[in-house]
Amino acid sequence: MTLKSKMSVLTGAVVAAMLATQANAAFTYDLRFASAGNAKPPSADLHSVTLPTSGIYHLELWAQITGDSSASNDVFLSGFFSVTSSTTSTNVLGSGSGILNPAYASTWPAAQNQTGALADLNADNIGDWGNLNTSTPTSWNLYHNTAGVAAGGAVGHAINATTWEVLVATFDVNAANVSGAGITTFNVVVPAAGQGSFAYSGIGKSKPVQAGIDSLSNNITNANQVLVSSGASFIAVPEPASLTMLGIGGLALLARRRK
Ligand SMILES: [Ca+2]
Ligand SMILES: [Ca+2]
Repeated sequence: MTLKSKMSVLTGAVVAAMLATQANAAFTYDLRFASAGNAKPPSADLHSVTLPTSGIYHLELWAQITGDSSASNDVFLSGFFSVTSSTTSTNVLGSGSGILNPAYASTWPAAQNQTGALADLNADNIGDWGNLNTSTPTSWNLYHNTAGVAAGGAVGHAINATTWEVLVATFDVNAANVSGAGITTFNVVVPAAGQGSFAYSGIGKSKPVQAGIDSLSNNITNANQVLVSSGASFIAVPEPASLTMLGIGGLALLARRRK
């Protein structure tokens, strides 16, 4: 399978998973590359950069609610999260790469948020943001608004008739020493501690996420109720030599099948 078809299978699976939950209420994190003015609803091309060059890339984390056709009965309250890198094949991003300049959207009052570490949390030499230890909730990133943020307010926009999104945070990725032939993806991690056991007593947040959909109060509170989209990927196309090898491999496979 080519790299491209692997990616489309992956994207297809994510889309299928999202469609499968469309009939019911759903909460989804969508991390993607920034679009001009933050005004455009997401499209597939915002989830990857092919043949990336070294430099600073701007990313956005959105929270999305799917429910009935009314936005005014949906509310976003809070969520703990981290953002980490993962790599297939070799690193596309080289030494010195990673997350910089994290900032919450103005929707979330500074006094109610917390910001985790800018550090490599998963030992792949690419800088992440947050924490991965579920016994230390005070080290995770947290966005929070005691009043709640309405899905249909001025801070977000509709994606379709039943789904809205609000901006959670933005950050940059420094893509340094770009090389290799793999895929490096940044995506959201939600603390998967059991419901109620992820407690941050400092501001009384005790759930990995809190949102109310279709007039329900906090019907989304547990990590296993949260969907995560395909994330933001830096994709390097294979070197010409590797393409030739893939071609030879494909021909050999064809020859074997014909026997
Ligand atoms: Ca990392
Ligand atoms: Ca609704």
